[in-house]
Amino acid sequence: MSVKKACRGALIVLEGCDRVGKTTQAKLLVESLKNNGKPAQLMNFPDRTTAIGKMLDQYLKQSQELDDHAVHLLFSANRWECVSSMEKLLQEGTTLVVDRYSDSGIAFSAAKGLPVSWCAASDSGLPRPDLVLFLTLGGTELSSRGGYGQERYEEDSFQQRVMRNYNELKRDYWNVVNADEKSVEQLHSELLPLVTSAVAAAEDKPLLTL
Ligand code: DGP
Ligand code: NA
Ligand code: NA
Repeated sequence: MSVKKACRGALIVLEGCDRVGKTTQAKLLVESLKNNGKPAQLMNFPDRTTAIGKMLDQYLKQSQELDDHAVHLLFSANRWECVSSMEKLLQEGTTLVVDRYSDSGIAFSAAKGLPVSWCAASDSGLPRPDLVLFLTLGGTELSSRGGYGQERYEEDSFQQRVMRNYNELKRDYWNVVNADEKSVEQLHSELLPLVTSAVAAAEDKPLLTL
């Protein structure tokens, strides 16, 4: 009897502007993968539970001011502090579905005027996503989803700059999905096959780095 080496899990990332539905879709994807017998786990950046994450939480809630460069490096450090656990889970065969990752770091920090290359540098060496699902919404649909929350960045002109930055990033492992006028279920049924094929494709491929 031949023993098959455990296949690695895939690193799947959801990106897009605030309120596009990433968090809901990430949860549904994890559920569906598990129901299909694929080990999967939800992750979320910023991870506000760590010491660095608590600083980011205060910054986002506008109860603390920080230099833009310093904040960028904290967001990046918040990803780096999870790398060993991410790599372990992936190598054990667990697919990670991640709500925001490195491209958020670039799109948001560059929207404050920091150079894209400077923003990318601190994430260089992080595990590279097998697939980024980039969810988009038309401007009117975005505005019609009700008011933004009270957090920093949750404001139209800033989000538009974020969107422009995202559009300039487009990687070969990105898949752009228009979420306009789609129900949660419709969008999920569009995303799931993309994720399922990425999971299958990742099995025999090494995990790369950014
Ligand atoms: P979330 O909890 O996923 O809604 O993220 C909170 C906010 O932080 C959201 O407006 C996006 C922003 N954000 C996420 N990652 C980064 C990052 O690496 N750098 C910067 N500047 N902002 C980020
Ligand atoms: Na948010
Ligand atoms: Na997140």
